[in-house]
Amino acid sequence: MLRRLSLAVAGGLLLTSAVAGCGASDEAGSGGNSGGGGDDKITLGFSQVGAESGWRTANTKSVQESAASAGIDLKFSDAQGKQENQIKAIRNFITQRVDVIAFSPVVESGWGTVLKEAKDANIPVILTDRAIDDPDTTLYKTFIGSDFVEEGKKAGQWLVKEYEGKSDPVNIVELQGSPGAAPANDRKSGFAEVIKADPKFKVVASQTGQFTRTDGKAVMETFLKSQPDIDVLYAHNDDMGLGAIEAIEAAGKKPGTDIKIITVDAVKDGMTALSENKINFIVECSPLLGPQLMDLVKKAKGGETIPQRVITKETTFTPEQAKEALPSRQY
Ligand code: GYE
Repeated sequence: MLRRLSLAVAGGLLLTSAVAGCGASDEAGSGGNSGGGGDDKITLGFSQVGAESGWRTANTKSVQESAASAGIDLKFSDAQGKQENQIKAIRNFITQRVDVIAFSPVVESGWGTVLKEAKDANIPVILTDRAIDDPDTTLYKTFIGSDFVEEGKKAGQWLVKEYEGKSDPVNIVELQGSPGAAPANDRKSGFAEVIKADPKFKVVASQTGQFTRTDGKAVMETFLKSQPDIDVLYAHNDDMGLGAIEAIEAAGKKPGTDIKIITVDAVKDGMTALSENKINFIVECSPLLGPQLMDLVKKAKGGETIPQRVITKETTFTPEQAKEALPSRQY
């Protein structure tokens, strides 16, 4: 849906220095300096999805720390997983006349009206982490984040290789991310596209686990009851996979051996489980978007042309690679 070209940003850029301190965080509705205030500080209104996962917590920290070190006045608002809260926060940012609005959309659809309001108010909008499905790309300046379809494909490619030369059916259960979110839609479709090439792969159950450990565990419990023969679990993020591991162990099975597990994100807890062979493969999705985002905010405020799409560079991990990467892992 979104144009897919442009700049692949070197991983090194993601590692630019981050300064500790959290004075930059503020509530969307709490008034404060407007963008047109006396000083030259850029004001950024940022609406976050919530705090559903380890990825999200690391992303919030990255945004807050990078705003502080870039000297940007951050008005941070937590949508608690609800699109209506995000729409409210964006409207508040418009009323406050912030310089730039960035947000990580809870779901893909339903943004046309509020983004048109931002456009009419001449406030540039940056999509962070997640895409929207509106065909009008003039509603935002750029979209910075991962290619989730590609992530799903990488998960599928690992599986195809793992079962190469075998002909027995492979029964897969899938824990999807929150319904309607770009990473849930795209990780599902990318994976499906790759595995459909071989009919031995069968997704026997697929349900949302809301990107959380609690739901990942609960849904895996139901899968274990309803599916007598599960070979593989594909979870759209580490947290759901970690919850599922608890359910698998409680059912007397060995995660990573009796049931092979693939997840996405590569946060520390996921990488630890991978290094212990409880997970078999993780597709990385970097949450450290803060430094690049602040750079784009400054450019958007300065009226500079910026690429329509900035894709985060990322890799994949096997247990061996996880052991190597863990000591220097930032999140
Ligand atoms: O993978 C998941 C989180 O949008 C990429 O959201 C993000 C996803 C991430 O809750 O853990």
